[in-house]
Parts: sequence; structure tokens; C-alpha cells
Amino acid sequence: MSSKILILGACGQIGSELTQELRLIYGNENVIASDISYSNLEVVNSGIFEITDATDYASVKVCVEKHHIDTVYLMAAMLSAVGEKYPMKAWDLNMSSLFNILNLAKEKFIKRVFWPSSIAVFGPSTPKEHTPQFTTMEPTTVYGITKQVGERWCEYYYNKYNVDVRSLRYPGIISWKTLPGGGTTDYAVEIYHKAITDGHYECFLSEETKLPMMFMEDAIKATVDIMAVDTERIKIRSSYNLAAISFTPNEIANSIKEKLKEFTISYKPDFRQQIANSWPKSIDDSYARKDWNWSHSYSLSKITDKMLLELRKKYH
Ligand code: AKB
Repeated sequence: MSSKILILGACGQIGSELTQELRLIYGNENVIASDISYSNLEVVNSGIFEITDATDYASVKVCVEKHHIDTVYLMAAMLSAVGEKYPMKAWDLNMSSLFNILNLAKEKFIKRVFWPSSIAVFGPSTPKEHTPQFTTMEPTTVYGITKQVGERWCEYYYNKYNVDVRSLRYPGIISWKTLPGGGTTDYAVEIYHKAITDGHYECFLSEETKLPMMFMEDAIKATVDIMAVDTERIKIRSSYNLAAISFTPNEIANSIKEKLKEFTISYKPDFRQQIANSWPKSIDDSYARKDWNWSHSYSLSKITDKMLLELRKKYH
């Protein structure tokens, strides 16, 4: 499909790397990055960039019409930890941006939508290990509630209006280029930065808190792949479970110590511990693997090698 793409939230952790990958695949002239501010100069300066407020229907529609957009990746969102501090803001941002895009698709201004969901859709009553695709979902965070409700709306717009919306339940995403902002899984990125800059990390989760995680390259591949496959292969229109690896703070610390002997870690759990406790430890993503051939490449030790290599270059 030849396509004109808009990424909303292009300056964020996933949006920024997705933008660069889509520009490589589809050409700079076909990929329009946008955000509410110029907060990531690499994204702003490497192609077409528009200031767009994803919560403002008119602002998004102007951008879509100006650039003849047919595909939108909606990456703007307030994540779990910050969402607990600003519940109404999280609800407004996460829901109004989604409705704006779903309605633009319903009104045929755009043809295809990517909207990320999250493991945060699950809650304390969900089975913790190998969490199935279809299971009890009683999220306890505002972020998780917006993602679960969002999934219901995505499926509804597909069934009712034939909107081609595709979605993945991202685990925690580990990357070195852009810092994550306001999530519970952020520790798994911060730990590598602190390992390089301070040789020590004080972790806000306890040492045995196991969570599903993934390296950015794998997450981008999954996103690009699910958007490229033929419509018939997308059997799930709420959101696909997506998994790579699972580990605890203790395990990631040990994997860093293998490469950086002097690294130390201490634990001081805060309010994010309760959020992490409500989430799955591992995810069964067999539908994604079967329906559109998803597979991941990065193990924890491969992630640690890459993170330490890139962050050493960044800081030294
Ligand atoms: C968060 O921690 O809030 C996010 C997520 C798992 O969706 N990284």
C-alpha cells in the first residue's frame, strides 16, 4: 500500500524511533511527524514536522487534509505512573485523541489506524503467568482503564464502521535513544543510564517484581509488521497480546553486572510497586505469532550488550 503517514506523538520514546523507521521504509516525503511541541530535535529536523494537538479534532483534521494522510499512528498518551497523578488529564488525553482518529477514519479522511494498547489493560484478577489473549481484565490504573476502554472502542469502530484499526498490547519498552516518560516499566531504561553515569541505581520496584519487557527494535518491527499485513490476517480488532521476554529488577541488575562488574543496585519501592503488582508477569502472544508471524529477536543479554554499548557512546 503506498501511503502518506502521520505520527501523532512523534517526539516520545516509541514515536521518535517509529518515525525514523517509517521514514527509512516509506521515504521522508511520505512520513509526517507531529507533536504538541518541538521536544525532540532529531525528529523535528529529520523530515516534515507539524505541531498538532492530538486532542483537538480540528487541528488533526487540518494536518490530515494538508498532507493527504491515509495512515495514522497515534502514539500520544499519558502513561501509567503520571496518569495516577493526573487522572482526568490522562482520561482526556488518551480518550479524546483516540476518538479523534477513529472518527476521522469513520468519516473516510483516513484509511488505516495504529493505536497502541498495553499490558496495563490487565489487572489483579488476571492470570499472572502466560496471560491469555482473552481473559479477565479489571485494570486498576487510569491508564489501564483508558487502554481497555480504547480497545473496546477500536473493536466497535471496526465492527460497526469497518474502520481498519490495528493495535498491540505493548509490554515495557527498552531503548537508548529517547527516554520513556511516566511509565511503571521505565526503571528498565533508567537502570542502564545510571549504570553508565553513576555505577549505581536505586530501583523504584522491588527486586523480585517480574514484568513483560521488549527491546525497541522488536517493538518497532511488530508495529510496522502489523500495519503492513493484509486486512484478512488481522483477526483481533481490540488489541493483540505481544511478548518478548520477562525479567525482574534483580535479573536485569545481574545481567548488567556481568558486563560492568562494579555496578550496584538498591531498592526503594514507591507507589509504582502497586501498579506493577497488578500487571502480568508474562504474556501469551500466540495469536500474534500465528496470525501475522510475529517473532522477537532480543534476549535480555542482547539488550544489555546493546544498551551499554550505545549509552557509553552517548555519555563519553
Ligand atoms: C507503562 O509502564 O505505563 C508503559 C506500559 C507498560 O504501557 N510502559
